[in-house]
Amino acid sequence: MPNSNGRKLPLYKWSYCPDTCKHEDDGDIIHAILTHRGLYGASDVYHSPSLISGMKAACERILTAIKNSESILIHGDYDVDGIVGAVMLHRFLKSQNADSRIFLPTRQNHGYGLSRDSIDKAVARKIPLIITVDCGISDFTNTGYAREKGVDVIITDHHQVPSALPPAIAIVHPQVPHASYPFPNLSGAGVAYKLILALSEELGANLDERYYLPYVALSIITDIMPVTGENRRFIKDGIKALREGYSPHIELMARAAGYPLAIITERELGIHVGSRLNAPGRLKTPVLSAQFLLEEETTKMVKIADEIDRLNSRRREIQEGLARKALEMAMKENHLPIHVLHDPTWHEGLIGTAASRVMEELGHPVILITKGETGTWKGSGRAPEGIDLFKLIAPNANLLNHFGGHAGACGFAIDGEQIGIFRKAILEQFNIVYPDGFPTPAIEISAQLKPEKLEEKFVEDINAIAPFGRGNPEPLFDLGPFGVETANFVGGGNHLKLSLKGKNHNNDAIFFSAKGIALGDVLGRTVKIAATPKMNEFNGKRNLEFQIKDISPLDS
Ligand SMILES: [Mn+2]
Repeated sequence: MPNSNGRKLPLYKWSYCPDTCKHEDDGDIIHAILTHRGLYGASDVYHSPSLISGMKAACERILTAIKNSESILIHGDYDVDGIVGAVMLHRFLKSQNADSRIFLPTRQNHGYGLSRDSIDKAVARKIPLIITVDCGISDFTNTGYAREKGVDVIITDHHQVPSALPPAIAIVHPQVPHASYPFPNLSGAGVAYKLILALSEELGANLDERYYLPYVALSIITDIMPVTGENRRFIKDGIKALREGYSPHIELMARAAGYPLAIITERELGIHVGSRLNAPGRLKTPVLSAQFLLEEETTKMVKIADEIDRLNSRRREIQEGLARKALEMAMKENHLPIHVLHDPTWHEGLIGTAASRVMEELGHPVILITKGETGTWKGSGRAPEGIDLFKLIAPNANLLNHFGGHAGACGFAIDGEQIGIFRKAILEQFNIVYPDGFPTPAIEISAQLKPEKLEEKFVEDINAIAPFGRGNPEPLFDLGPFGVETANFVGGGNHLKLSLKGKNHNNDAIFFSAKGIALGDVLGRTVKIAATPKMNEFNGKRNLEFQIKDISPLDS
């Protein structure tokens, strides 16, 4: 990609947390961070599935279906959460001799959620029961349509609950009003897993949870659900079960990505295993990923894994080309604070991830629009921390056909002739919402540390705060001053590798997603860094390294 020189250091406003920064002793700092984040003494317990409203009704209907040998159609989604959730439920129902089958929609032809098409197929195959996984809560009309056709629908979902609930036989959702479920942030697969637990109890099945937990962990990470409460427990137990060999499929994907189980963390699980399992669904259909996860014969499993690997390389290639083209277009209008770009040839499964790449490079929100396979124009947008994309688009939603999203990401469909009007409206809206231009996003600094005094024990103790993710980021420390001795881009130019010289020691450091930062802004300069210290083992030698979030030059 061309160098945009778009990002000036420091990238963030450093905000020092008063609760944790006042401590100087290492042990006190970790304790203060845990307390500050509400994690100290937090029990991270699993809650009873029966606390989710609709669970009882759902179990009763499914048990009847099993008893009467009725066919059951599991309707999942095209992303990792919807795929693994459907696969888990299918595996369990099969183990209980149910006549279960999976339907996974394609992004291109079916779109997200319960479609008329999938209901018609169920009717044609005389399937009397559909169970949704990771979708359905907003499919009011189509659930009604299924009902008219004599098909019962059980909805299991975790998406935002609309004011009018669909007319389903049962709704299994941790946030459905009047629910007494204590943890609202389950993933779609997490909800499906709760249904499995409830069914298993009813059936007196001999369930080994360890076969399911790695999938739930993966779904939480790839769906970017908050890593708090029950989700922390799921990730910890899921990774433990994975390491103990309970999930040969995820293990194979992780190894293919270069991450043997001994070193894999939630981060790599999300990035590498997640993007592989997502690749078939992005390019065409998610069915291949489901086939892979359901294959039990090792040679066939390896064969499908290779195919997924090829698709993932192809996905990456197309995505790179798309992102490069979009970046060129965006740079021609770099004076604008937000980029709304369109090209009918872009791949509709990849505009979201490409938008995210361009955003990372320029630091601006980016919306990419393409003409989909069915002739409809579709858009996908991404915004950096500190910019609320939802606030920019929502007032103009009347120009769109479907629109959904939140502060950081959105998706919609639009008529071709409206694109120009939409682009103009979004630029105007940006000036209304951000009259002073770009707000600088903030990061929280947990403490100022003297790098020469950092001990291995402290670095190991940081793990007490893990697993990390949304709602529980890795703690950042203000470290310095350092002289930057070397600086090189690695990983295809995405990451910056630095060697830092401190008072009487040297440390290596890695700055992930550092694209757009000019080498001249760091090389040879005196800086302080916002970073997390890590112990890195290489050739049997343990080294203290820094994972950098931001750099602040001190000598300017
Ligand atoms: Mn989901």
